[in-house]
Amino acid sequence: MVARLLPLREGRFGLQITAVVTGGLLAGAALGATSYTISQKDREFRPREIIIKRGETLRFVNDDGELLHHAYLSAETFDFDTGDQQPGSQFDVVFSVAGDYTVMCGIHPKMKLGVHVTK
Ligand SMILES: [Cu+2]
Repeated sequence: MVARLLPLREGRFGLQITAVVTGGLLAGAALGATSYTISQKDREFRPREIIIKRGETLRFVNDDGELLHHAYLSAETFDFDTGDQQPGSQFDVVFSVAGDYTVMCGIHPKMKLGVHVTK
């Protein structure tokens, strides 16, 4: 299954209330479900590990002043790719499939984020 997601182009201090863009494919996932922020700063994901429920959202924020980041996940059951993220930008991902995943950064190979999605 491929999550169809669009990047949200907002400033770092953009509106707190932001709709999750799902393109309609993820109708089974409740809109407005809990969202957690993953900061990308100093070549690290913060936190480095997170447990969420299926249907919840991770918001990947580039909190670095100059560095690009590029979070992605390529697993059999679930994948996403934020593309290159400019400093200050954010990208929401709805984790619609339960499982244990490792999110990587395409630019900084040492950056790893463990995501455990429960049912
Ligand atoms: Cu990075």
